[in-house]
Amino acid sequence: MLLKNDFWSLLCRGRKKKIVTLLVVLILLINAMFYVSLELYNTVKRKHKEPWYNSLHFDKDSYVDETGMRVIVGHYVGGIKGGDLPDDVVNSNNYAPVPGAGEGGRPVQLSQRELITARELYSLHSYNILVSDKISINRSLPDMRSESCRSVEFNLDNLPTATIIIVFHNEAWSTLMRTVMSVLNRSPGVLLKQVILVDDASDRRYLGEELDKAIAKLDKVQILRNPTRTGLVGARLMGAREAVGDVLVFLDAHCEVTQGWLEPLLDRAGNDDVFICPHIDLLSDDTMSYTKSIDAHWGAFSWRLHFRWLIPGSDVLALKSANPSKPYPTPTMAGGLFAVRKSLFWRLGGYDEGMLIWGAENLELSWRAWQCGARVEITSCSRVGHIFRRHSPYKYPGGVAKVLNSNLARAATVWMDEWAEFFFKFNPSIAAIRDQQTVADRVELRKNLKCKSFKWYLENVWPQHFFPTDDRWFGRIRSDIGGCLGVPAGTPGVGRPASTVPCGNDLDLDSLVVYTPEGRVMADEGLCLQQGNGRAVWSACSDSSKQLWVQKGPRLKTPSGLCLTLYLTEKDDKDKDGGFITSKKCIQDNRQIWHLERVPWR
Ligand code: LR7
Ligand code: MN
Repeated sequence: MLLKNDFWSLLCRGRKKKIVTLLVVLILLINAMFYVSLELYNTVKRKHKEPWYNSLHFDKDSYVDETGMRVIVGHYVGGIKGGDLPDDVVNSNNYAPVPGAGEGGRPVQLSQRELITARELYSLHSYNILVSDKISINRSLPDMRSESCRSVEFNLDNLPTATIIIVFHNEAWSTLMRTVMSVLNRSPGVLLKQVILVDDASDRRYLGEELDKAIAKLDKVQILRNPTRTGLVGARLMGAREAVGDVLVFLDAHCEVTQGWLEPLLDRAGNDDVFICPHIDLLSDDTMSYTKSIDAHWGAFSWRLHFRWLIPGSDVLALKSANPSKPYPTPTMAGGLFAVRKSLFWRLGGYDEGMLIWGAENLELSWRAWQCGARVEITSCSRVGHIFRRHSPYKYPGGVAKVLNSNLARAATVWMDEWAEFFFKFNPSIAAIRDQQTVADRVELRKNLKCKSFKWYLENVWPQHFFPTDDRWFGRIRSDIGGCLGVPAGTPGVGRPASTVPCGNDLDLDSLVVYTPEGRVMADEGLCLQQGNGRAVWSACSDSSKQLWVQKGPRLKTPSGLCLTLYLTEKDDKDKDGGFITSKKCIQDNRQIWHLERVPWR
């Protein structure tokens, strides 16, 4: 028998002994380091639980979906509390670039102390102004274009010229100037006719004379001042009226354009009746890092007419993979970043000047473009970063809801035909102000341009849409044991396990679904009921056969003949929501019985 001591003495003779001692010390050290890191991690985690940290990072109105695309959920309804920042803080320009900060589009990290200040100042712009002020207005950025985009060559002599229009209201000095400088630094001189800044009645001191002086030093840049605040539509129109370039290129005032951004836009805008948008990358509102947004996205909208990024239909995906440098169609544009031939812009009616401050003009312009014979497209070869904000930092005279609802009412009334009735029916507060809108001139415009119907638009531009139609059933699918199929309100639904929601009333969109002739159960936001692993989930609508539920009597069956079944646990409230939905072998069981209650959608 080998004793413990013998074992050690055998092993640890002479030099070997030293090695083993060293090893033991090393192991102890590693252990200690592990504990220290664990402590550190916990401290950081605790810090992240503090409310201010959350206000900087996440909130219920925004999320990054499973593909990594920042999705803005809902409209901006009011900013976060502004606090009482002293006048000099609000009105001073604290741009103080730190060499190297943010170069290459890298994130800027702040010290603990700075983070506290950053948090206090956050409400000023709804992004991290302390970080922005540390980054040079001439910073370098990564080139996010694909290989195929980089290899496209443009003959600059054949491209139309551009007027860049940047409207702003109380923008930060550093983000505004970085937008301007990125344009000046990365646009070929022969193509860039002018850069027009339009100040939409800002009241920040640093945007007055100080800005005038800075702009005066820049070749080709000019500034117009809107005497009263009209909102972005009025301001953009003011800029467009002064434009001398062939193509108008609109940018928000907190963008950064990258290498080669302009040529693909001008090439496409010059050649066709198209509103062409760049691929919008993400500038972090927290660190100002430049990151790629997902490759395949296009713009659409929800039942409540909130703009949405979605995955394009399979035909567009196929087109994109066959030719990654080719522009592809999109049902709507986000609104802030696009290029269009000046003549086309005016021929199609510019903008609806009745739209005030912010919102809905992006949908209106997109519908008008498509319905009146033009197109809306995205080119992945033009990459522009934009700071996505979670809240609107500025004031909405008259109140956010009123401003936004009026704009939406205008857009819906003029362009949506029967679907306007759908929109108004389920949004009674917007229906209430419907008649206050004077849109006769826009209706006239539609008539004069001989524009197509919204039905045509849905069928041809966005055939994957999830709106009710005359040949789609619309209503409530009520379980025999209580609750209705639906996506719980206020939560991003993609991939969430399906359960039931309270059945609500006839106007409650959360418990209403579209049921297509093929057997798809579609909720708002393009979510379809899909049999997942072990349970049904709400998933992005697709061609998948896992999303088919064929009605057989009071049952909904999968293609393989299983029945949609609701299991309630004891704590689930039978009248309200909860439960577990999946497909199971069909048996005599009222958990498999579903009542389809039709609700007229218009
Ligand atoms: O009263 C105002 N006057 C202005 O001049 C209000 C705003 N503005 C300016 C503002 O300073 C900014 O430069 O208008 C521009 C757009 O305002 P944002 O940045 O608050 O808008 P957004 O980026 O949150 O929202 C998107 O939807 C808007 C709907 O009205 C506009 O179409 C924005 O241009 C549009 N932005 C983009 O498309 C960028 C991509 C992000 C997305 C989605
Ligand atoms: Mn913006």
